[in-house]
Amino acid sequence: MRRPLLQQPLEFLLILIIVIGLSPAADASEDAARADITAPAVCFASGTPAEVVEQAYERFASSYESHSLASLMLPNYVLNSRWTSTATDGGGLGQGDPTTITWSVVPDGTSISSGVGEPPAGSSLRSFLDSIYGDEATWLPVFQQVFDRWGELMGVTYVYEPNDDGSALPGAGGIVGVRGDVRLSGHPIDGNYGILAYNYYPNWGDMVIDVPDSFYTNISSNSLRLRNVVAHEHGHGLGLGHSCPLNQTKLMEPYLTTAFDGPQHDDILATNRAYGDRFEHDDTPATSAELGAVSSTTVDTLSIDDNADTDVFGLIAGDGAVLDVTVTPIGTTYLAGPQNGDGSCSAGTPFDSLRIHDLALRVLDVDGTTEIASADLGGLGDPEDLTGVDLASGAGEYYVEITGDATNSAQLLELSLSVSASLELFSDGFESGNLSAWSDSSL
Ligand SMILES: [Ca+2]
Ligand SMILES: [Ca+2]
Ligand SMILES: [Ca+2]
Ligand SMILES: [Ca+2]
Ligand SMILES: [Zn+2]
Repeated sequence: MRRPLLQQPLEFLLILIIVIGLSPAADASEDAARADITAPAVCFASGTPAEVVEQAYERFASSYESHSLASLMLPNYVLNSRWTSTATDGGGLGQGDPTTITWSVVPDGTSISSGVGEPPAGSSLRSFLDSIYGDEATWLPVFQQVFDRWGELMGVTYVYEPNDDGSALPGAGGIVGVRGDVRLSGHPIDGNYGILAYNYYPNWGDMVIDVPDSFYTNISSNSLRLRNVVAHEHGHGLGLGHSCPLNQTKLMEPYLTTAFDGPQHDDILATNRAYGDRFEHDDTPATSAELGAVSSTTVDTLSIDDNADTDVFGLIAGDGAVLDVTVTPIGTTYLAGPQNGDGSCSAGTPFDSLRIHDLALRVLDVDGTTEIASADLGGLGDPEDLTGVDLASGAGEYYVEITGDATNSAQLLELSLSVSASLELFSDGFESGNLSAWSDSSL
């Protein structure tokens, strides 16, 4: 059932230091693998005292023992626990596969079992949101914005499922026209602040918001509090665990912050690893991402997501066009580390997300196979560029191909290109360097 992602030492390192702590002994445990689904990740308001967090973790740990789970505190297999089956796509999904996820909001009264030790109680999310926003037409777009933003950053396409049959939560499973893959719900968890929400891992993905926590009544900055909670919780719903240290730079830190809006670099890198970039699968000219008749453009938030990914972009050029193109790895060195067993955050160690793949660049002719130009002089962390590439086959679709190296990890990158008319604009002889030709023509 689980993919053998951890066989590559670099992959292990990447998961270990980017996203979440791995329990060294846990990766062989089926019980621990099941923890992905049945043990939700819990998230706290900023400023929650450490002893409250520790008590909560102790409480969850005892409640999870009844499920024979190996560990609550280490939501392992961060990138293994991506969606393998959705209502729209069916099964067979794996690392780097683009995925369609539907989402719905459960009707009030939908049964929600105890996820983190709170009493089971029906959902009251809709009435709670109505009390803050007035009506569904006002609050639903807040959630839509969150999913739209995630969808801009990696290979998941989000579709709102207007139906939800109220099946007991969690884990009913998405069915098109019946209920979403990801179902949003809420009931009382621990009163104001402290725990804000919790979320189940794929393939469940369901969210339980603490209702009626007064944290959510502040809807300033376009409901940034609610949006960052939902974006963070759904990060778990995509398969991400918590990311440390606590320095308000990563959406998946265990404490909510409004220091930024939505997913940040580390979160984007992790989800590109899991779901590819938003143009997947664009591995061949036949399946290329179409840029159309561009003159100049930069396409950001791209990625090479493993050791086999190739990204191909098609561009339409006119007669006698010349292409300039640059691919630039995107990253930086930052502290990254696991969440500790008591819920506190580790200090982390430096991780360099700029130097993961040594990128290479090629331009292919209108036949999609003949190489016109290539660049691979730069090493790790370096851009590759080609200037003045003559698109000599005339008007048609040409292809820019980006590849990485044998590293089975994700590298974020961006592509810039411009297409201009050839310098050979005229045929009157004035462009010739031959003086006699010029002299002859002037006579
Ligand atoms: Ca709370
Ligand atoms: Ca890609
Ligand atoms: Ca690709
Ligand atoms: Ca290179
Ligand atoms: Zn969380």
